[in-house]
Amino acid sequence: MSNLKSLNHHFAIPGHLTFIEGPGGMAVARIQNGLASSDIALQGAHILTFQPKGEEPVIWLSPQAKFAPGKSVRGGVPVCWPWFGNHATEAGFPAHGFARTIEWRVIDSKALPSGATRITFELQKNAAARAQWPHMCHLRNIITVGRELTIELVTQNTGTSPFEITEALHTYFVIGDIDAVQITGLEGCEYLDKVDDFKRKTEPSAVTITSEVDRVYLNTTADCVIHDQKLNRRIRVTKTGSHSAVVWNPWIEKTKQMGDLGENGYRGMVCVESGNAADNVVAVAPGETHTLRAVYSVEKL
Ligand code: TA6
Repeated sequence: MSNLKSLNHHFAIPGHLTFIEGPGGMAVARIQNGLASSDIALQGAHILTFQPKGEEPVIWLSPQAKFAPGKSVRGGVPVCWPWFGNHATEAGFPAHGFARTIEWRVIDSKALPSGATRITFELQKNAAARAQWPHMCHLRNIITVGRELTIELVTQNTGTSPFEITEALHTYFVIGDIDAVQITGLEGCEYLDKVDDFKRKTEPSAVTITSEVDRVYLNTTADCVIHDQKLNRRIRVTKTGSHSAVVWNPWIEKTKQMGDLGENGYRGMVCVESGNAADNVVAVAPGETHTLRAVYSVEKL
């Protein structure tokens, strides 16, 4: 039985969830319920789109995104795990870890009484992943699509020795225009400024973006709110199990260099990422489970 046929046989839910062949031939879980719609690629358990009914899209996907096995998709919600950023010691290991570029499998799907749809993915470590990170663990991504989008990245240590991770939900959000946006919730936070040699600085006020911004905020658990004057809305990022936040916009030069953000792509997106990075390493003891959870909701201005 083909993968799609098998997936639909075991996990499809009429009025909620089907599995389709997506861009680049990727298997995609297509959720369309009474509250919202969302496409999720099985590669990386990568949320590609999310749009509540009656709203503009919330999650941004590059018009120039490349869809190929083993290559991270530009946009959506890449899962950065079991490390965030470059590997601490191995230059040859993939940036942001391997979870976002390898196949996950679906292990559960459910139509919830609220009308939302929940789907659970589990990482299948391949040989390269095992070689890069030889710890015994289960990693699940539990995604609930309703008026809000809820993502729970669940790391379970199934071995006999402790391990440490850094991680992030590297979420690209749709904005009306970069000049008409500010991000609140990080005032007073210490951050590492990646565009200034990782210098430690303190955020004095709401974040506005007028050049390349790449900041890892530390020891913060507060909601981040994207205030979008052009789309007349706020996007609220509420999290638990997260002590770091990252704000990234590539601006003009980096957009040109990266080549897969589309013409002026930087104007229509901003990354506000929830996770545990840099100083905020997470230690998971044998038998323990750590959950990084983020909820994205839309509010009218
Ligand atoms: O989270 C921001 C960041 O670490 C930036 O430094 C930039 O590299 C971005 O992630 C995108 O990384 P990627 O590996 O997806 O191209």
